[in-house]
Amino acid sequence: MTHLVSHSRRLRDTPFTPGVEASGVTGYTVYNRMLLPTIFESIEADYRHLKSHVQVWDVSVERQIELNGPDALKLMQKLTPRDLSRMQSDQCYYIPVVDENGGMLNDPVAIKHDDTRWWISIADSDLLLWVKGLAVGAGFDVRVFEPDVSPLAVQGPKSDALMEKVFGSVVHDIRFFRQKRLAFGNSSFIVSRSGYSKQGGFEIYVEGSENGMPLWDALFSAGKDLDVRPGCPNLIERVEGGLLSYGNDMTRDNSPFECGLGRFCKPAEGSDFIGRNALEAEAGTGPSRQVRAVSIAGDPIRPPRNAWPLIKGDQKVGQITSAAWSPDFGTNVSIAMVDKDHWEAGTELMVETPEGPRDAVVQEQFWK
Ligand code: THG
Repeated sequence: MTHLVSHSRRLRDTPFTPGVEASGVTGYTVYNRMLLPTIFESIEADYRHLKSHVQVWDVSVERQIELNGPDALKLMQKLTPRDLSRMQSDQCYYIPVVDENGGMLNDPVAIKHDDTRWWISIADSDLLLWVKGLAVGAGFDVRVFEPDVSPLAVQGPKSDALMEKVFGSVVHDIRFFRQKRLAFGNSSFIVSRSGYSKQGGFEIYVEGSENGMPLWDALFSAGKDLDVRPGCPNLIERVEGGLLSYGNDMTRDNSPFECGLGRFCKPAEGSDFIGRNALEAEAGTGPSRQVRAVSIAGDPIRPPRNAWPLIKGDQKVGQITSAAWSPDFGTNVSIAMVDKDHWEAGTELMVETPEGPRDAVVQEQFWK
């Protein structure tokens, strides 16, 4: 089923929308009240190209929250269980953000400029309101706002080759989840080695909307011989790789342990981050359910619009939250939340899809 999206000021364009539309986007979703492309040629054709070449993605929807002021670090460390005390100013950290019950509010990437200035690159929830509320409520000396910054991702095996042509060979020196500020024309942007795929690549944090299209055009003219194409986070590739999608694979109803993010929940001694008591209680017992890779038998399935129940006998033991047919692995791949008694690799389950029941098997790990 396809629908028209009605455009208005409330559904925000991005600095790259002119480029995206001129190059033939065919599907959009809405994320942080902004347009996020989902399909160019087809999800399968986009997938094949992403895994072979290089793509430029308009991921402006990864909005930034800037924390700026003397109490910025104190506020950051209130927001997340992850210990930020050893984070260097050229690092990016994937951080769970939880509420007072330990429920996931967002799973952003944090970018540290220095102790007094941070960006939080958010997934799809109104985290700005939570951060502003905390800052005001605690009386912290910090400004919290959304700056005019729009990430553009370069993803795929030829990402280094394309980025070198635009930013120079210095791009090869950027390590995974590190960043450098690199010149472009009369501006300079933070460039990190990161992105929402497992194919390798970079994210360019474009400051100033007016700089968006010049950078877009520079990447496409430099990348002609690399077969560069516009792309977007790809459903098949991200499920194969086990990249979680906030709102799909986790909500406020899930703890970071359930999401497999326990490795980011080792707080510094004495840290009083929000949700500490709830997470400490759960750390003792361990989660009662957790994210798993699950294969689904049979013909290519239509990706879920709602969670699909996972059944053992006559009991619901979990749910499938994202799924797609994988051409490379010749099976339907999925991300699921599975109860502890049934999460062991090899466990055979049944999934209730809208088109009938299918056999499903819990996997040892994601496909990558
Ligand atoms: N990049 C930036 N901002 C983002 C995303 C991004 N904001 C929204 C969304 N994506 C946030 N969610 C994620 C999920 C996974 C990762 C990053 C952001 C990710 N995970 C790696 C992995 O799982 O292999 C590495 C995590 C680690 O070990 O540190 O990259 O993509 N700017």
